[in-house]
Amino acid sequence: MRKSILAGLVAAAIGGGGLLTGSASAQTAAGPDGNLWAWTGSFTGASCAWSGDDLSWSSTHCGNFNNKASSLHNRGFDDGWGDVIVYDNGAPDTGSGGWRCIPNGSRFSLKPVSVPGGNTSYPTFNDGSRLDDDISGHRWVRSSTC
Ligand SMILES: [Ca+2]
Ligand SMILES: [Ca+2]
Repeated sequence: MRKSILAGLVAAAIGGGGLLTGSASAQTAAGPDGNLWAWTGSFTGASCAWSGDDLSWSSTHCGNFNNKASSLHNRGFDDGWGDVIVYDNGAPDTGSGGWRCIPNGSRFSLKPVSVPGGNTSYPTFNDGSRLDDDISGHRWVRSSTC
């Protein structure tokens, strides 16, 4: 399921948009293990790892992770399918809901951070809505999709 033709078509359709900006993105000492990792907190709390696609994080894998992730680490192997697209809802093929491309190796918190002026900044889906506590599914896509 991970290396499906469909995933490639979806990746091509949405192109290279959705580059990560905003909250800090940094490499980490933890190397690739083939999984997308998520935590309910900022690299703390309950965690889940997926080696394949999961368009419904409310499924039984790791319990229900729907709309709970507050940090991500893409530790996928850079084997040509190393990027991940996360979705606001679990039905990306319908074209509804936001999405965001998570580059291979990237690790970042989704929580809002304070910025000068008393405002907050936070990572978003391509439609501007917050990623924090709103990811509902993901799919592996070709490396360099992001
Ligand atoms: Ca959370
Ligand atoms: Ca959601």
